[in-house]
Amino acid sequence: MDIASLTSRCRDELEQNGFALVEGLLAAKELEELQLEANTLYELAQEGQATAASPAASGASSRAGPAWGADALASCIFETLPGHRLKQAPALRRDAAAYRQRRSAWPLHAGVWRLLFRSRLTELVLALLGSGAVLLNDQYILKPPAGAGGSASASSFAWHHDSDWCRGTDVAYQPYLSVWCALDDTTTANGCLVVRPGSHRLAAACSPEGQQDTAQQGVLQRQGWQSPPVQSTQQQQQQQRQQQQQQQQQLCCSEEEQESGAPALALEVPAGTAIITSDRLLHASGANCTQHFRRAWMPQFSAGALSWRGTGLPVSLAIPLRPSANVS
Ligand SMILES: O=C(O)CCC(=O)C(=O)O
Repeated sequence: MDIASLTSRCRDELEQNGFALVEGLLAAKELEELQLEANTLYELAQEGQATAASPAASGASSRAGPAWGADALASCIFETLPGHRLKQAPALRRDAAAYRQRRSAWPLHAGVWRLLFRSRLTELVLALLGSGAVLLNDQYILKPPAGAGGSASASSFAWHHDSDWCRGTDVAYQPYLSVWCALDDTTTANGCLVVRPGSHRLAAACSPEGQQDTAQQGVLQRQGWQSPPVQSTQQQQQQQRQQQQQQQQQLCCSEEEQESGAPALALEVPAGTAIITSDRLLHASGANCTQHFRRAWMPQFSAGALSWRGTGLPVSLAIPLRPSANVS
């Protein structure tokens, strides 16, 4: 299907349902490259966790902290440039050339940079969001096989809208899309994405009024995004435990059903499929109960930079998709 027809179909589905399904968006070579990158990040996180736990971990590199480690393994979220690394090199948040260099260097793959910025996916995102579109976040969601590290509850995601975190914060909101790509065939057994079609129409708009609640802060911290420091480690741990306890219950939460007025729909899709979701779509996913990995790649793109009003700093990334675009 040509880009114009694909865009038109996706736009209609996004408007109607809050998500659009694009089977075969990833070519076989792209899929393979993403799978390789995902596997490497997972292995590095395991090494990072082991190194951090070892008594000999006192050198300069360990002081800087491993790029991927226990946090990624516990949350299943593997940002390709983790938040703490972006804090050390803030230019990477906006500077397309610096970002390209870092995003193409080991253990990351130049081919995935091309997929983000010079591919059919890029064209589709630009057509959907406009020429000011930026890469907001680039991450994998890697659910290990049951019993092979991490708990079942940690690999499930409670019902949420992706932009819940920004409600009540002082962020200059822009609508954004998550392009969730299956790197393995997904089923309810391995924790596929579950959505409530149409729920995006009922989600409250993000506004700076009110307080950011603890669940929203949790999402921000899980994703390692730049946020004003608010909670102690103890509070974070307590909150994490509460969230884990709630996760299984929330997957069949009738309150959420009432909110959307639509039944939950499990999206079992083959590897290579993209599920493009509005930041306002209510979605969740169950635990991986199989003996195999369930891997997904999930870049997020916004119509313009999402920045903190006070400092003007991007919340995460703000890398223009159009090489010549100026991002304010
Ligand atoms: O990959 C998944 O299972 C869910 C990920 C998700 O919902 C998210 O990161 O917002």
